[in-house]
This record gives sequence, structure tokens and C-alpha cells, in this order.
Amino acid sequence: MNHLFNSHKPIEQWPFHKVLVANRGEIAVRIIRACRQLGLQTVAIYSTADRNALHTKLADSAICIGPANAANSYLNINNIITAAQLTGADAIHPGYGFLSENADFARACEENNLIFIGPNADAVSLLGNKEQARETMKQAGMPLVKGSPTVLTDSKEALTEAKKIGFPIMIKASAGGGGKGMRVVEYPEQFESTFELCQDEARSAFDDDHMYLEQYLTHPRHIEIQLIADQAGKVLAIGERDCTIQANHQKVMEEAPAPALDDATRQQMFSTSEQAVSKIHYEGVGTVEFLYNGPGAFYFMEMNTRIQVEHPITEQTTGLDLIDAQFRVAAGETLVDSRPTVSNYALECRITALTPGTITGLHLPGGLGVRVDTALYQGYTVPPNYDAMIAKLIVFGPNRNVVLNEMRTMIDETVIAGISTNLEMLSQLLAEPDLIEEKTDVNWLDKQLAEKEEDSYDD
Ligand code: MV4
Repeated sequence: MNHLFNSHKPIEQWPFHKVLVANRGEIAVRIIRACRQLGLQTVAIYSTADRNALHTKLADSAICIGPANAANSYLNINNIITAAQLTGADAIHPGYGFLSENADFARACEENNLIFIGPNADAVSLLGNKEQARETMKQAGMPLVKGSPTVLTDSKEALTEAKKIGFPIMIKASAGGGGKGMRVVEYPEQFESTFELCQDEARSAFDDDHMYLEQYLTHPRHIEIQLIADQAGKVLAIGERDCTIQANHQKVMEEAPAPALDDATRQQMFSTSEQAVSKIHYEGVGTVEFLYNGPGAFYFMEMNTRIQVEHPITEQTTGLDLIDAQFRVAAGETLVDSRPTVSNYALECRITALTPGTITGLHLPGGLGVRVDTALYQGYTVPPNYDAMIAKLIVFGPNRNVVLNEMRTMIDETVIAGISTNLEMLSQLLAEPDLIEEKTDVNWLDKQLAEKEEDSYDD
């Protein structure tokens, strides 16, 4: 049951009954489980490197779509569409990563009468371009960091703009995201050379040298709002997640609710997000990412049009199944008027493989308030071809201190033998006073790791 929706249409009346899961690993397993609960049939796709992967065993059927390298398999639109046609699938769930935010893929589904479990191709395209997304959200009333009014390509013109904004300045690539083509400039003297350097990086990374400027926030947190929008135009903010603990722009752990967030600002972020997104005729789940700089100071960064890795902490604090919700929206079910109540506190740690290899010993924790989302099994061989995340450990309970302690105990109980992982780093991280006392910001973990690196050189 999903108490987010009004009536529950019987599955026989749904517009789709057989879902091709266009992904792999833990999220493919997660989606297959949700389909099974709903009574939807499932098709797994796999590359030659994933022949023995768990998701291929759990699905009703499985089909090989190409060789190990993702470009010729999990990123190959034609192979995936053909797989759907060969297996009689009538819907495709993209998961996260791979083609999940690729407008051409969403369009190819629409053109081949396959229901794409996500927003329509126009929304994916609009929000996928960082510059268009910013402009669209600004028009829709979303607060942005004080920055340059237009897109810039000339370093002299940009310097003039930078002086109006005030230093330190952050130079960002319009086509960028996740930190690529971004640099901080402290003083005007450094600006033009740094601007041109960012343009070179943006040209090679995105074939687009459009840049924009923002006032640099020195100690922000990363707080994101989980939204669900139905086909009737209703948009609900159902919770927020704090994803401040990142290393090299990779999230390491996420928590809900955001510990530093006062309730007044929470309500402002929820209603601002609901109002802005309801103006762009959005459908499905979506996440609006903000930089948070203290009470009332939140600024739009980007919007993600997919389900996110960290969705389980929102599930454990609302009691909602977000993958189930994605299917119900695609089936035309309508949302209730009120937001779900948020209770509990939840923390997720991402467990990553530092080396590929065969799992010769596996012990996963459990018990009250513990959830493990993974595709690992004893004897499984982690391939070298894909993202290194191999499991998500989620702990939830009455408050943050209880959960931080429990998470550390669960991390220390976990055994993944045969490969090296980040378990030890996670365990040490959970004991850091700054983390426990919420004295972190988006740069904190990078600094911690750099200092540890230096200490190891000094040893
Ligand atoms: C910023 C910022 C400080 N000030 N913008 C990093 C990638 C992209 N999501 C935006 N990012 C940032 N933009 C201004 N004006 C600091 C970051 C940032 C960051 C943001 C969120 C999560 C992790 C981060 C790590 C480093 C820098």
C-alpha cells in the first residue's frame, strides 16, 4: 500500500504489465522487488560481464544486450529498445545513472510505444541542461546564488561581471554538473586566466564553453528535496536529505531529516520546490538540490529527474515505497493533498569496492532498524566495468545519536571478503567529532582525506 495515492487502480487496468529494468546492480534488484510486490512482470537486461548477476536471477526473464563496456550495452539505446520489443515489455524503468536522464532515450521509448517510468522527454531535456534548468527555475521563483545574469564566453566581460558580484567567485560551466569545469577565484588578478582554463576544460568535457559566475559560498551544506508529481499536476515535497558528506563530488553518506535544517526553512524549501516544479508540468519523482547556507538561505543548484541512490532514507522516514510510487504515477494514479508525516531518522552509507574480484566471504548485518540494499552474494564476482558502489547500508531509528552509533556497529559487523572496500574508512568517519557534532560542510570530507594523505606521507 502506498498512502500517497488516492484510489488504487487494479493492476489489470494499468497501461503496462511487463517492465524492462534498464539497469544493473542493487537498483535493478530494488526495482524488480517493487514490480513483484505490484504484480508486474520483469525483464532484466545484462551485459556479458553480468551474466551471473543477481538481478538476472530475480527477474521473470533476462536478455543479454551486449558486451561488458557500457557504451555497447547499458548505454546502447537501440539494443535496449530492441530487447523490450523482443521480450514484449511495455514499460522501461531506467533506474539511476546510465540512460536515466538521457532525453533521447526517453524519446526513443515514447516513439516505440514503451512507457518510460519517469518524466517526459521534454522535461528530461529541459532540466538536463544546467543553464536552461537555472533559467527555468529562476523564472519559476526558485532562489539562486547571486551570480552573473547571462551566460559568459569572454573573460574580460566576465571579469566585469565578477567585480559586480564580489570575490570570492565560483566559475561554473553551463553544461557542467558534479563539479566539472568549476573553479573558485579569490582575487581579481587570478580571474581571467582561471576563466579561460575552465573554458578549456568545459570545451573538452562537454564541447560547450558557456560559463556562468556565482558568489562563492565557503561553507554550504548540500540539502535536497524529494518531490513526487502526478499526471494531474499535483506536486508534493515528501522530505529532504542532507548529502553534505561527499568526496570528489561522490556522495559517501546521506541522512534524513537534515540535522541542521530549522523547520521554518524546511517549509520554505518544500513550498518553493512544489510551486516551481508545478509550473513546468513535471511528472514522476524528482529531486531539487540546494546549497544551504543557514536559516532562510537556500539556493537552487540543479534538479535530478531520476530516482536517486539515496532514496531509501526518505522511504525509511516516511514509510513510503518510492519505486512503487513511480509506477503508480506512470499508471495514472493521483496523489493525496497532504504531505506524509516524517518520523524517525535515517542514515545511509555507500559501500564501495576499491578493487574488483570474487566475494569469498559475505556477512551482512541486520536487526531492528537495519536495511541493506545490494546485489552481492557469496561467490559473486564484482566486475571492473561499472560504478564501484556494491551495497547501501541504511540504519533508521528514533534519533541521530542512536543511529550514528548503530551504523558504526553495523559497519564493523559487515564482512565482504575477497575484495577491498571502504568499510574501514566509513567506520573511522562515523567516529569523527565534526561529523557527530554536525560541524561539516561540502568541503569537509575532501579536507579530511587530504590531511590523512599528508599524515601518511609524514609517517
Ligand atoms: C557551489 C559551491 C559553493 N558556492 N556554488 C559542486 C558541484 C555542483 N553540484 C555545485 N557545487 C558547488 N557549487 C557556490 N556558489 C560549492 C559546491 C560544492 C559542492 C556542492 C554540493 C555538494 C558537494 C560539493 C563539493 C564541492 C563544492
